[in-house]
Amino acid sequence: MEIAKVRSVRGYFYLFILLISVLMVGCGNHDSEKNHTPKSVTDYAKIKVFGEEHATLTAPPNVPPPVGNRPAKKLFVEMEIVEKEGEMADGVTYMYWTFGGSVPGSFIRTRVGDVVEFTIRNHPDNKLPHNIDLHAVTGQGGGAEASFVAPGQEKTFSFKVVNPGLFVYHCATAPVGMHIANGMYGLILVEPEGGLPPVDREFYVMQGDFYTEGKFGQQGLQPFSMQKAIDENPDYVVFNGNVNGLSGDNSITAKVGENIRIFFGNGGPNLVSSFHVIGEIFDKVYLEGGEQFNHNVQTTLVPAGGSAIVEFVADVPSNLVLVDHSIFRAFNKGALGILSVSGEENKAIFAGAIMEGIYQPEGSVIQNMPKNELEIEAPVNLSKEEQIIAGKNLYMQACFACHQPNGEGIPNAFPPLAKSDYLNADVDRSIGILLHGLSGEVVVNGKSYNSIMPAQQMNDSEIANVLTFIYNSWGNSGKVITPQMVQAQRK
Ligand code: HEC
Ligand SMILES: [Cu+2]
Repeated sequence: MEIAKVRSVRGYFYLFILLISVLMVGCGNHDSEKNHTPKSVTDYAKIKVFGEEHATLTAPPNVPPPVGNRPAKKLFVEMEIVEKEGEMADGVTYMYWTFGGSVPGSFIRTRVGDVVEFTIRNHPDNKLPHNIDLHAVTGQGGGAEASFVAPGQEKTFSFKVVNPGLFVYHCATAPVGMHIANGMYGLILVEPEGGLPPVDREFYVMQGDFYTEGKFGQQGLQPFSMQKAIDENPDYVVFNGNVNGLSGDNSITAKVGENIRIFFGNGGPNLVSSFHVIGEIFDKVYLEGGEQFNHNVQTTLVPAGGSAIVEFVADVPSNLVLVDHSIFRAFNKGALGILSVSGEENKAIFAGAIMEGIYQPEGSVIQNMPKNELEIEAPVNLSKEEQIIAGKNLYMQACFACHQPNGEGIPNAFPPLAKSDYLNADVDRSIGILLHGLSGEVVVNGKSYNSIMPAQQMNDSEIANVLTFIYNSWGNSGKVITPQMVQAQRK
C-alpha cells in the first residue's frame, strides 16, 4: 500500500518531467546555433560503444584532433606520471610533478558515451605515490582511489563519460594541495554527440599558481613553500606551467580571419582566474566548460578546478595578450601569454597604428622577449683592452657573487673560473653556458660540481666582453670572444 503510493507519486513525477522536456524542446531554440536541451546522464549512459581506439594525448598548447562524427568507443588512455625539474622563469627552476611530463598534463579528448580504459603509470624514478581524480568521472573520488599508484607501479581503471563538457583532472594524493601546486592537473574534454563545431585553430591553456621559498625571480632551484600555499600568497601565477610557458618561443600563432578556440582550465590550487584576452572579445564562451554559452564576453571567470571554452575570430593582425585580469598577476607574477596574429590589416575594424613586433609588458621583471630581440643593439667593435674593461664591470655585477672576485669559486658549490681546465677547453661551450645556463655534473680542475648556473640575460657584446675578461685573467688562455661568435652560438 505504502509502496504503491510511492510508485504513483513517482509516476506523476516522471510525467511532469516529460511534459517539461517537451515544452523545452518546443520553445528552447531562440539561438540559431544549436543550444539543445541536454540529454540526461542516464540517456548518455545508454550509448553503445562501437570498436576500440587508442587515445592521442598532447602536451600544451596542443590538443588532439576533434572526435568529429565518430561513434562512442572503448578508448584506451595511457599516462605516465613524471617528477622532473623544469624552468619556472629565467634562471629559476622548480621540481614539477607532472601528468605525462608537462604542466598542465596531457590533454585527453573523448566523446560522450566513450568507455575509457585508463592506465596510469608512476615512473620508477619518482619519489611519491600519486593518483588521478578526473572531474569527468562519475564515481568514487573521480577515480582517485582506483588509480592510486606507487612509484614503479601501474594501475588500470575504467569509466564511461556521461556528461559532455571540458573537465579538469588533478592528483588527489595527500597532501592534495601540494600535489596540485606542483603541477598535477590537466584537462579532459568530453565532446557532445557529433563533436564540437569545427574551428580553424584550437589551443590548450591552463592557469596555475605556484608557491616558492624565494620570492618572484629569485634564482636557482626553488623549493615549494607550504606556508605560502596555505596563506594563498603565490609568487608565480602562470599559463602552461611557467612564466615563459605561453610567451617568447612558446607564443601561439594564428592568421587573420581564423576562428580560434581556446580550451582554458584553471588548476589552482587556490586562485580564481579572470581570463581575458587583451585586444579581442570572446564571440562565444562555453560557461564553466559546460553546454551553455554566452556571446560577446570580455572577461570570463574560471574557478580553481574549473574551465571555460572561449572562441573568437582574430579579425586584425596584432599580438593578443592572454592575461588573468587580476592584473598584478599578469605583469608581476607571470600570468601573461601571447597569441600572435598575422595577416592583412582591416582598417574598417581597427584603424589605429598597429604596432608590429613584440608586446613589452610594463615591469621589467618578466623576460618574455624572444632571445634574438637582445641582438638589436648593434655590436660595438671594441679593442681587446676595451672588452676586458667592460667585461670586468659586468663580472663584478653578474658573476662574482658565485664565482668570487678572484675567480676561485667556492669549494663544492661554485667551480673556479681561474685556471679552469673546463673553461679553457672549449670556448663555444662557455658561450653556451652563459646563453643557456648549466646544470648537472661538471668536473673542473679534477673536482666535481653538481649544481645550477642560471642562464644570463645579456646581449651578445656583453657576453663577449665578460668572457674575454675571464679568458684574459687569472692564468687563463688569453682568448678573445667576439659578439659574432656569441651570435653564432645563439643560433
Ligand atoms: C648563482 C650563481 C652563479 C652565477 C651568478 C654565475 N655562475 Fe657560473 N656557474 C655556477 C655554477 C653552480 C656552475 C656549475 C654548474 C654545474 O655544476 O652544473 C657554474 C659554471 C660556470 C662555468 C663552467 C665551469 C667552469 O668553471 O669553467 C662558467 C664558464 C661560468 N660558470 C661562467 C659564469 C659567468 C661568466 C658568470 C657571470 C656572467 C657566471 N658564471 C655567473 C654558478 C653561477
Ligand atoms: Cu600526485
